[in-house]
Amino acid sequence: QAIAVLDSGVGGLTVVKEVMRQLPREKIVYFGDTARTPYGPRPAEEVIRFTHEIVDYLIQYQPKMIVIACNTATAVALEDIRSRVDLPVVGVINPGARAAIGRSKSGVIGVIGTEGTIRSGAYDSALRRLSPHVEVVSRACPDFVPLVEDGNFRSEETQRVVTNSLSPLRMGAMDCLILGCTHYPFLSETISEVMGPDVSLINSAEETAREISTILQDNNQLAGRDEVPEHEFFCSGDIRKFQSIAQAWLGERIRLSP
Ligand code: DGN
Repeated sequence: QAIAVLDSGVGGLTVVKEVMRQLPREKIVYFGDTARTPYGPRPAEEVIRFTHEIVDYLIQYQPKMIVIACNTATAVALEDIRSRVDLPVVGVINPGARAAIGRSKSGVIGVIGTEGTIRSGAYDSALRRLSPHVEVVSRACPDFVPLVEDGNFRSEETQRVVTNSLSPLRMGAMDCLILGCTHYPFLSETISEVMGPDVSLINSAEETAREISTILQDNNQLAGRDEVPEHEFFCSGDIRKFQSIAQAWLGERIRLSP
């Protein structure tokens, strides 16, 4: 049985990469909604509807777990999906918040994400639940996802957009910045250059993969040791573009079905 992973596009591949690293025997079935990306500017009801559609599609593959590898969808649809499906459903916001609280010494944590994620206040609530006195500084970066979907990870344009978007955050005692969108790790070199060496970037993928591993262990559902998984990837938009980004990021050829 596979782990089903979904995102609005290629962003969830940052979570896939970490799952492959930590749980190399697990089969992954991935759906990236590249035809309808970005989700960030869309109203919550629409993101919830799209998430249902994708979950319904992935359920056909009889997965043992659903991973919503998209912050925007996690922020608005996680609880709803949990109440609908009879499987463990993992989001990316709590794991990211946990990692940041564990790392921050100053108690001032930055969060960047899509408009939808920032507007939802989901990170503020998750961080405050873990540590009531934490100071959260958030900022929506709507221009990042289109850069990533275009495979534009390292260019002058990327440098300019990232610098303009993040300059207002470079101040005060912030010592951690949560990459609150699964697309952002693709830009982490540039983000890190702009934020400087005193700010650690938190990529929730690592912590999310750990949570997946714990749930599978608790449910006695870890793949067998001799398993050689054949992952399957689907996307709703341009197949070639998805394939080239996925192969560059994951460092291996992928099987992509139309
Ligand atoms: N990767 C998604 C996220 O983590 O929020 C959203 C990207 C988007 O569709 N804007």
